[in-house]
Amino acid sequence: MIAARVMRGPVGRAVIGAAVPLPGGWARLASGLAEIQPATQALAQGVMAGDRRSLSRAITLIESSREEHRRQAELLLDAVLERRRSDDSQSAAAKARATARAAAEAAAAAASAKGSTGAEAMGAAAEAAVAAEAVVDSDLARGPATRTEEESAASAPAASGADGGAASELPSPPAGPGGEFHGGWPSTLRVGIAGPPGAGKSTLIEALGQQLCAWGHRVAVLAIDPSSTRTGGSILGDRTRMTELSRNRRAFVRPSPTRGALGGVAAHTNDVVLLCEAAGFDIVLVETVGLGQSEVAVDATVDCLALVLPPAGGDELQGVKKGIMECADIVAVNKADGDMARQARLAALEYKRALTLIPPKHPMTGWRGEATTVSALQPDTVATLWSVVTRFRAEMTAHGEVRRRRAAQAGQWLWSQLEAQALERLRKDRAVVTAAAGMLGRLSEGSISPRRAAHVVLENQWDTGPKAEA
Ligand SMILES: Nc1nc2c(ncn2[C@@H]2O[C@H](COP(=O)(O)OP(=O)(O)OP(=O)(O)O)[C@@H](O)[C@H]2O)c(=O)[nH]1
Ligand SMILES: [Mg+2]
Repeated sequence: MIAARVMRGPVGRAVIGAAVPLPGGWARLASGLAEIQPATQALAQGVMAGDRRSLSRAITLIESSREEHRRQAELLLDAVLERRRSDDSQSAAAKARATARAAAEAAAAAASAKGSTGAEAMGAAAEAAVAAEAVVDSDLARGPATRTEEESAASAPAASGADGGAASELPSPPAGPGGEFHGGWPSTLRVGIAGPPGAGKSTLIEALGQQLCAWGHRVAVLAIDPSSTRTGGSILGDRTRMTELSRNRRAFVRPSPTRGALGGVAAHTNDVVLLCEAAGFDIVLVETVGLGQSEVAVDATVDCLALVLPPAGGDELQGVKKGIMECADIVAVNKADGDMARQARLAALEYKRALTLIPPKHPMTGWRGEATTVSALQPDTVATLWSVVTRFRAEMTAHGEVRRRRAAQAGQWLWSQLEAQALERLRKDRAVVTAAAGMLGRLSEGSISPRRAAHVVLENQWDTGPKAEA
């Protein structure tokens, strides 16, 4: 049995479950699982209370490669997940209550409306049920029309607010489903903003983020820092480009080092997204640079992948590979302003045509990809782009695709974690290292292939199964 890992949440309940029984062969792992430290416990509570400084420090813990930090990071994530689960069930109960209430009201209204037909009454009931769902469901589609004066005031940039700055407390989240914790799954929206260097991703995020904050959202931006793949200075560059958003007290901007992770997407991005949501950010924007693997990898993290492309057509369009188009939910041709407006429109038309030629990414839904133009310098076009994102989200929600996709992504991340952790264990395993070193002579003689040698090393170190002959 793993030692009970229990911490008390703000309301005094246990937020980490009781001891988990392990199958016999795994018992030795138990010794490697630490108990949550008071500092981690405090961090988890700080994050869940929406404290920006705690969030910043928690992300640093998640990104740390030190063994003891990694154990604490796991416990921190457990605490956050436990809280999310509890809020989810509260949210589901509230939803059921509201739906039942709306249906009852609709039925009463139908009964009192003399002359209404049965079909009309049923239609009214169905409409009311949908309305109730909309009330209880997240207000992710919140746009300019729903902005309130109070929210506008709250979204005004704080005097100082880069993470860890003086304005470390977020404004308290609006009362909504799930009580005070507004960022619970799946009432959040994760959008990947991918595209080639210089396409205008950061500029667009800065403009979009400001608008979203003004509409009452809380926006976390994770800029996948490409410093490990390109020459330095990019953190400063991105931070500089998002100056306004970094200062906004409803926003949180955080570069994530990639440390050479495949595709340029930080290995921990998924965990960082979860933390941001736990801290009350209902929209998470993930910027990633590059064409190719990074889009595919970021697609395993977000609900919606927007590909931001420069206004180019013809030959340059050929450079945008089919595979990338296949994983884009939305293609946005940026810089559609001034001299480039016409070219951007033509490029968007070409992408639109290209999208009809590839298999749909979400065949169970009506979404067939969409190409549009945008200019980060023109707020109305940014708002239009966001309306495409929320339309996409609504279509996915209507088909249960958001939950299904997140579950599939969790499976993908599990395997990515398994690969990373298994490899690390192998590299640290003295017997494996010795056996591998023992193969070097035969390898250099050419009497065994590296492939066969790896097989032999693994099989001979494995606890069970047939032993391989060298
Ligand atoms: N005219 C015009 N210029 C833009 C627009 N968006 C971005 N730019 C300019 O394009 C250049 C690159 O913008 P960034 O936002 O840094 O591009 P990026 O895609 O984030 O670049 P990397 O992070 O380096 O990959 C900057 O000089 C911006 O001012 C736009 O909508 N219109
Ligand atoms: Mg950028």
